[in-house]
Amino acid sequence: MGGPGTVAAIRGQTAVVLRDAGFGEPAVNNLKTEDYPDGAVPGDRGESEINDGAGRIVSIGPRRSKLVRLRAEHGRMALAKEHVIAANIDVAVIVASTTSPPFRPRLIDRYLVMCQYGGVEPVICVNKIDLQQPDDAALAIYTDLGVTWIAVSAETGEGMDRLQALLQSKTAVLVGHSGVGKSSIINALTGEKSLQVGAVGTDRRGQHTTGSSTMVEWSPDSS
Ligand SMILES: Nc1nc2c(ncn2[C@@H]2O[C@H](COP(=O)(O)OP(=O)(O)OP(=O)(O)O)[C@@H](O)[C@H]2O)c(=O)[nH]1
Ligand SMILES: [Mg+2]
Repeated sequence: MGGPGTVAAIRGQTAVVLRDAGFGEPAVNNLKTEDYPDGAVPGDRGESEINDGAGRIVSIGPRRSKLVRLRAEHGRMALAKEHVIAANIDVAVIVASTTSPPFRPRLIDRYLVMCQYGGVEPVICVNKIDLQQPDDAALAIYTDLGVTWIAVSAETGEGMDRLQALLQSKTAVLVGHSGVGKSSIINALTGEKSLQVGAVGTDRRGQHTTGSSTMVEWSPDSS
């Protein structure tokens, strides 16, 4: 057995692959290759096979885009190594919140650089507008840069139709500080409560509720 598929999640040394053929193969060994020394990441296209009950990824296809964090080596950014978070993405939804946690443009700017570097289209999504309106003056610079930004509330659903339209038929990844509402937005989009949502503490920091990335397939018709 074997065949092409898309890597949906990585758990330690194991990859969860969504096979194109649509039948089960929940977890296979991740592969480290010369081209991809850190192995497959969510969004990678690859071939996997099962022999004697043990599954493994046997090849990883070329990446048409990637979201990359640069990790300093020996404390030096000049020697930084690429750490790929996700591959073959069309859109990165950079999620921020108007409040709780407070709006922090610095991380947005870092993600914009990552998008430019990896060939991913950025969309800024300012969440929690039911609690506080977005700071239009602070966001005007992104309009000037030609970056789309939208304001939403995962809680009330306001603005979510606009986000849904932007993501139609796209492979997207949601990034942003802990507690801004990434899991809540995915649950609101898919109409499911599949991802755990964590309260923001009294210090208004998130709790890093979601520990790893998972690809979720959804169609607006099913929500
Ligand atoms: N009022 C309000 N609260 C929201 C909204 N979206 C999310 N929250 C709340 O914010 C808290 C954090 O939401 P999560 O969806 O867990 O945030 P996350 O970005 O996935 O956080 P991590 O997984 O830790 O990175 C939860 O208490 C949510 O109920 C919103 O639009 N309005
Ligand atoms: Mg989460």
